[in-house]
Amino acid sequence: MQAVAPRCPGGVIEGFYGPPWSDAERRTLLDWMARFGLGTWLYAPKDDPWHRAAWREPYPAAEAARIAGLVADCRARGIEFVWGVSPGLDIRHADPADGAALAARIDELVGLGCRSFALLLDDIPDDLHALDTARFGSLAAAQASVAGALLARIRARVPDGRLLFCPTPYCDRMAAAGLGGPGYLATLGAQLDEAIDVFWTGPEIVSEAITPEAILPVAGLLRRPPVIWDNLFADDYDGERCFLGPYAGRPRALRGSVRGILLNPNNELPLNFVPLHTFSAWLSGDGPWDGREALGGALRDWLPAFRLLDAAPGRPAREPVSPDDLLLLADCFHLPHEPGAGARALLEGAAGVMAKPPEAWGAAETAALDAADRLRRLATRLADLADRDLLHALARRLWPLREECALLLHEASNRRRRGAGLPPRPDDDHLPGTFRGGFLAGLRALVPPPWEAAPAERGTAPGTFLVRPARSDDEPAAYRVCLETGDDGGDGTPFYRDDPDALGRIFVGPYFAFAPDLAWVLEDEQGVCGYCLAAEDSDRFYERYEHQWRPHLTARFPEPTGDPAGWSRAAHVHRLYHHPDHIVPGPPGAFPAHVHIDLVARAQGRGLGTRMMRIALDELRRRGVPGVHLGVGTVNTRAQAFYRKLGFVELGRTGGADGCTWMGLRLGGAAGGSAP
Ligand code: GDL
Repeated sequence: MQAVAPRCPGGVIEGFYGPPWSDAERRTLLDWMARFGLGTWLYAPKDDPWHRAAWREPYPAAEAARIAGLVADCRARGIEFVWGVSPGLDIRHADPADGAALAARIDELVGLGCRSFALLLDDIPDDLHALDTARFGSLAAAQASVAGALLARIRARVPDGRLLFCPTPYCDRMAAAGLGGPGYLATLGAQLDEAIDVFWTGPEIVSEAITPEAILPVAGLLRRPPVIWDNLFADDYDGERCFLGPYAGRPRALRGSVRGILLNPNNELPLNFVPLHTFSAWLSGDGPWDGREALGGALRDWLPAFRLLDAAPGRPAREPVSPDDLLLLADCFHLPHEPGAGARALLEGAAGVMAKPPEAWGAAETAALDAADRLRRLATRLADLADRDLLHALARRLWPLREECALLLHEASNRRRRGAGLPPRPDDDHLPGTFRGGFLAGLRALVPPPWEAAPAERGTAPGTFLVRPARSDDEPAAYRVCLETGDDGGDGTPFYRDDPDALGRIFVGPYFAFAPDLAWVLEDEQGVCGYCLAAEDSDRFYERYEHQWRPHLTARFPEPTGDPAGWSRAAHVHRLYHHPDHIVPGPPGAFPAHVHIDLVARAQGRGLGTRMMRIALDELRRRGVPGVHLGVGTVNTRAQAFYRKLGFVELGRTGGADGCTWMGLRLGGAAGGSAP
């Protein structure tokens, strides 16, 4: 790869689906960009017809005048205006007429003052017309040829003009799936003029993290460091959300591995203050990045925008929006993959409110209800925002926020009333049809998202594994998994021929009977190949085991007699039916839940155990459980290392070297204290 001095200009892409920004909003944007030192604005709104759907047509006169005005506005602020064109929906690469149409658009835009351009080929069909295939052989070669011609045209008009390029596969996942055809990126890297910069969105379209290491492979294939098209704050894919959290998930070292980073942010321009503010701080500062601190700084600067209308004369002054209010709001609309700290605490506390009786509610539940009340009142007060554009940008999000908080408060109040023997109050605000209603709600209730869908309905593709909640008809398969992992993780089938279900009667059956809502199975095209089973309150679980389960076992399987050295493995398990050893390790109340997981050989070593454990632990956490424990063979150091990685620590051992090691994990629920 040719050595290129790293530089990292930052900027903004108006590159989303949905109504393009108004010119007034764009001027606000350019003011912010000038203030934050962001030097490039890529104009590429998907819904500007002359950008994409009708790319061959020149702007009508009035539109052309607007673009010329924007170019001048950029120049006045020292910002580079990049005009993007997206011809990929229907371009014929080999057709001279299409080449001429593109060249004419360049000439038109140069006439409007534009000097930088982008050829954007994202979100288009990746098939090639027969004539294009005959001429170029591949999509990448065809696109590289068109880009080369475009650059030549630009350079003929503007000697130092530049061209950026967005490939058809523009993230690792798309490339891995083969979008664009075999060898797309390598062909592009080899054939695209080296002066053309290439966009990349990271591992995903909306990438939670982008690291220098993750960029290396694509930079190698493209033979140049990419320019990051960063969709971290884009909200065009979900109308109920927006992102007011800090720039995150990218170490500052990334700046040395890319040729620039442009943010494609929230559709609503007024909501982009924090994204641009924190992005600018990330770009310009040094040392490790502290997103929380940057968020605080951005919110301090944003707070004046939240001035409320003055109260009418003689009326009490309105309660101003406080820094804490704004932080909580930003935490609720934080980042795609993580709520902010305040919102997370609210979710965890609300989970406690729903899972525990009111008398067991503690500080977490009280704080969550306080936060919900604060949000409910804040959402109502924001209707009085003096900045009406800001209000309108937020309004569609504020309303559901207010209603969901009100619903939580209502539910909490009724739970308290029921606890006090009082009848619940009706909720006349949240009625079927008007609350959480509509066609989409119906569809959502019917069709689970792909990560939850049951393979029975979806069909499991060969080589893929799905984790899903267990159903009662999975029980025989789970008994089989227990057997096939019953020899210290290895296949126990040869050792339990006299009673293949012996182990499952302890380690599977009671969970399907007493805790079916905390049971998950792993499934591939051959069937169930693993499970994760948990009990929220081990004492209660063992109590039920003692009263409702074990009596059946002892009645069916007599206690073995004679010399234990001559017993079968199953007989040793039958002895356990008669002499159970229920242990809840650790300080009383600290690790009340327990969990166990087994995966047959073909499912091991693929990260599936971690995936299942995370699901179970998240669910326990959601229920406000303070901690969870598990037992693992003391000799099974591999399993212990696996649990350590998940954060478990040793709580104690029983039974000597070949006995059991107890491990525990604090979940941060109500009764949780400091880590052991
Ligand atoms: C995309 C689109 C972009 C859109 C974003 C978020 C790119 C290169 N293209 O796939 O226009 O706003 O996702 O939905 O990111």
